[in-house]
Amino acid sequence: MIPYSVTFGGISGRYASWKQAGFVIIPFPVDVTTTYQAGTRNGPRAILDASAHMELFDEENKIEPYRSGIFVSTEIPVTTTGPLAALKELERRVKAVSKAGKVPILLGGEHSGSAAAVAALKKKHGQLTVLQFDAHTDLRGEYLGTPYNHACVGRRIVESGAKLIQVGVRSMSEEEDRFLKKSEDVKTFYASEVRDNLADVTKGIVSSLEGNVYITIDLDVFDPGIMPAVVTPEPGGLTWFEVTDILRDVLRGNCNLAGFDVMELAPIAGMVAPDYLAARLCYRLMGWIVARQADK
Ligand SMILES: [Mn+2]
Repeated sequence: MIPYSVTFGGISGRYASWKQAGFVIIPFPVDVTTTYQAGTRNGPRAILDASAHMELFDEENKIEPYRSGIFVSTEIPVTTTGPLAALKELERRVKAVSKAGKVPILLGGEHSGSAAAVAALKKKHGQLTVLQFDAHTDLRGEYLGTPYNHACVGRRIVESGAKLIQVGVRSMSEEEDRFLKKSEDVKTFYASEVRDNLADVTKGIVSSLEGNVYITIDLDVFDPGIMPAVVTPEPGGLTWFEVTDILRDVLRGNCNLAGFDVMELAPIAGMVAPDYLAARLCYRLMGWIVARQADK
């Protein structure tokens, strides 16, 4: 696989090499179907740039996760004829990374990319549960003339045969509400439930996860107060501690993480805090994965 011009965390040498990598980051700078605002094309690069300014010591797990190796591959090429070509290339790339025994990490870019990653991992693992952090259910059959719209990624995931667990939801259409009511393969935890009872929601999520798990994080799950750099901000979002408390229990629970993504960052010029939050979230997830491997 061909390396990108920027590494994660500013690391270099063998820690950033394909050979040594336990983690492989795939930048997905695709921004074709976003509507309210655009700008996710710049998301992956902003996360990588911000990551160079993090401490490489994970103060919670007391480890340096980069020592497991983090390779950044070239960006998925952007096409203007719609997202399909990019999704096909992404699926091929995730398949190759997973086959090499490394954990694929997708940085976006519009959320539609997650469906391609899920498709590749579903084919590999058979059974797959997807845990989606998102303000939106993304369960529309199609939107604005394409089933590959970022507003349809949840539906594409369900169609791939994966079980879908959603958390942080606070916006949906009537069509999506109807779909949710009749679908047995989707479980949704609303943002208001997280606010009212984080412990019960976390327990509910952990007990819903089966076998191999893929985590997809649409950054609009966070409250716009701390994450304004998204294309579809919704009030009443989750805090940093709510999201990381849930993730910690998931990663420490009885699941095998097949990969994860952090999507939909649309950087705001001159405002680095959202980019940096996204970078820290990625690295914290790597920290829990490494800590768990060390426990085994
Ligand atoms: Mn969303």
